[in-house]
Amino acid sequence: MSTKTYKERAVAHASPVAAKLLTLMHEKSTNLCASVDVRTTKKLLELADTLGPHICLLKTHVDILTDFDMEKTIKPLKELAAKHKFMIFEDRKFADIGNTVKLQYSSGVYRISEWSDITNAHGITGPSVIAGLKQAAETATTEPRGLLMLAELSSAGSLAHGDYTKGVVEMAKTDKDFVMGFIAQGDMGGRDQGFDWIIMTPGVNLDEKGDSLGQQYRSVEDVVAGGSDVIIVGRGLFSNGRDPAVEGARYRKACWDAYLKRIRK
Ligand code: 5BU
Repeated sequence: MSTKTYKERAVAHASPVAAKLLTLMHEKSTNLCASVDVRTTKKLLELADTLGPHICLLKTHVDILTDFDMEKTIKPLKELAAKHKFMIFEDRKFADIGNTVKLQYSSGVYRISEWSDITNAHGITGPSVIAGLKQAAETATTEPRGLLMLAELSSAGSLAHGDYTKGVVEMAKTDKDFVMGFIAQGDMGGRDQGFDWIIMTPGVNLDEKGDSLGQQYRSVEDVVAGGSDVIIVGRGLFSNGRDPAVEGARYRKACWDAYLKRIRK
């Protein structure tokens, strides 16, 4: 795993989105990503405003929203991102042939490539998924876009391990500019070959061990010590009556302290 600071890594990074995110993380002193899986635009924007000061990244699943609208959802969300200085990650998990993901990323109701700094994809269909998404990103916008490959998952019984994970890592090597890293539970190596991938890790909760549908939680300390650079927390921040302002500050501190401990080693 990397023991360099986010600032040091930002300067040398091959991916413009990774460099931007690492700089933001350093300047804002946060490596926390809030995952806001809520049903309404109102709730999404409320949480984005409350959690905004504590996070480097806001992760969405816009297909959960019952009232998605480019003007009423995305425009104010982008304004909040500018106000609080966080980036946006639509957790779309693309998994189809290149031509189809190109259309899914740029078209339909959500037009993800127009507004989301980062998205992600499964490697199951092969490297054309990367090429397809990249083409869509290049035609949709002049702003940089980043892709995370799904190398490992947090859910019980996931098939993404061993040779599958190794195959996804090989695939990521095909595009240094667009593929910025992985969704994974730990370090994916690559530094000896000049890849400084950003590892983002979901399945983190300070109070619970899992949910009733296969989610498995680990602690902040554990995932950061294992190589996670950006820690993704959802329900731990706002569900079951939790106060997002309190939990945002609490998780932010836990994540940043764990990072400081790692870079001191
Ligand atoms: P939670 O409320 O902290 O359990 O939410 C976790 C989020 O991360 C949720 O949006 C999932 O879709 C997402 N996730 C995950 O939990 N585990 C994985 O391996 C991947 C994504 Br990939």
